[in-house]
Amino acid sequence: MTRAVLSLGANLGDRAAVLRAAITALHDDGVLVARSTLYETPPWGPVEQPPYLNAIAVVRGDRDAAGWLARAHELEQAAGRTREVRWGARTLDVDVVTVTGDDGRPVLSDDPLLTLPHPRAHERAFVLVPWLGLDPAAELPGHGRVADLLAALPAEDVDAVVRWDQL
Ligand code: A4P
Ligand code: MG
Repeated sequence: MTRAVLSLGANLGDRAAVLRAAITALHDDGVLVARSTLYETPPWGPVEQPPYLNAIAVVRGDRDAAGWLARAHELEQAAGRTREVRWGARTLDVDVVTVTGDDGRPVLSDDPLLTLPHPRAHERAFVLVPWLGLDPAAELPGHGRVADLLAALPAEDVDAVVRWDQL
């Protein structure tokens, strides 16, 4: 068994419905341990695009790291995602933030097809704020406590991640 932290983001169509459908699918898989509420976040990166809704889901199950990425891609496809511009607008993006074995050891990988922990998670308020809301003791392997990582980010980045609803 492994535990994975998944980051979900949507900025096209009915964003909340897309995120809820993905979280429901993980629940129906029997792997959902916990999920954050939804947060509205300004788009990050070089591409001009609408604001995102983001959320974090913690899952636990029989899959290995590659298995969680495969499930993430299935969820993206179920949401009708087509891959066009890197970092561009999308109906659903599911990134694997970190995977931990039952022995508590994180999976580390520099494979470009699956880099773990996710190489940009530590600098993204849209990942860290929902994660901290879900788990105040959260740690990002190799980077330290999520609370400390957030404290190191510009306050305006953190404040721009706004709780969107309770679900
Ligand atoms: N890949 C490698 N490691 C991982 C991992 N840990 N998790 C590979 C998921 N995928 C990983 O991703 C490209 C390739 O990365 C995949 O084929 C996979 O094998 P993609 O989803 O096809 O393309 P992408 O999402 O456009 O690229 P990337 O690099 O994943 O972009 P990001 O970093 O996901 O950024 N702003 C806000 N506010 N909220 C967002 O959610 N998301 C993005 C996408 C940009 N700006 C955003 C948000
Ligand atoms: Mg992605």
